[in-house]
Amino acid sequence: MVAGAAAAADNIVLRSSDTHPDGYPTVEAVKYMGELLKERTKGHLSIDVYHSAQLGEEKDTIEQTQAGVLDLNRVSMGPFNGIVPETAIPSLPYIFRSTEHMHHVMDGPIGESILKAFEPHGLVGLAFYDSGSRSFYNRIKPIKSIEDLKGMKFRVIQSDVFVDMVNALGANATPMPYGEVYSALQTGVIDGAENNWPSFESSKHYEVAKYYTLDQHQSVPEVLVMSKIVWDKLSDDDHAAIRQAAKDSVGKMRELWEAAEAKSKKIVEDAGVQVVSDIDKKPFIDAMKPVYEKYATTPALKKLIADIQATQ
Ligand code: GTR
Repeated sequence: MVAGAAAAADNIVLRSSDTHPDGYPTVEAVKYMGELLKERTKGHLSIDVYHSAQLGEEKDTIEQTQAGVLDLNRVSMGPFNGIVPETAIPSLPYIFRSTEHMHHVMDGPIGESILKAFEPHGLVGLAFYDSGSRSFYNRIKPIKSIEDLKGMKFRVIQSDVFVDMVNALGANATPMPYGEVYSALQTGVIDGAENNWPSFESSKHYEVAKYYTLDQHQSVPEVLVMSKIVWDKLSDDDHAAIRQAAKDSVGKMRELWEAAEAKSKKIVEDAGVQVVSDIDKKPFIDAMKPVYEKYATTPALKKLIADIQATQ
């Protein structure tokens, strides 16, 4: 921590939060970034990753990061949707045509502009990580078409984009912190949730939700942010080292991600989860028109959608 007593010492250990367990690609990527930093700054800067939501759920840790209590935070872009309007756009369903398309957008000037958009909100955007694509899973039945979703109750990330997406599909959205989903599934408070393979597996939700449908409605990038209050206490050299190490951790994360997706898919399939993979996505895509309209609130955000769609 930079705050308090540690600020006086020359060696600074940055505290970073992650909701995922140890070994998850995002956790490992930030650890790797910490190793690079430590080596390159000769021990002056390093990172301690607090995994498994030890420091709290994402919404709370975002507030702690803005307040300078937490130094670094790896979070989905979803919980930022109501704070940084630009993050709502890459969170829109079916905005990315493929992983390659998402990489081209987030690695280029558009991604750079979204990272900058965090600053007025007390955060410094450092890097985006992969998160595959999110799909619905539930404990009731195999979902084979959009009609099957009608009236079902799904947990979503605490973001209006997610709520509107689920409601536009004819289902009912229940926003709640990630850590509460397992018991909500178990007790029947919700019928299902939605996530990528590694989260579905590592959260153990597959133990209580045996149906997974590959509708792949969103590819919401993960983001690594730093507290602006903490950032402003560091030198230009520190800033450069942090930015570079964050960038250099992206490739490592992508390697880990690919392996994690395959491994998690196998674990849940071996556990008897029924996967529906041949689903017609067109009705899902068509149902998203009002959601796009709702979030294209300014000419700049409209342009952001168009620029993403025009990126090859
Ligand atoms: C995961 C993401 C987490 C968290 C989680 C959720 O895909 O990596 O940061 O946002 O989804 O659904 O809450």
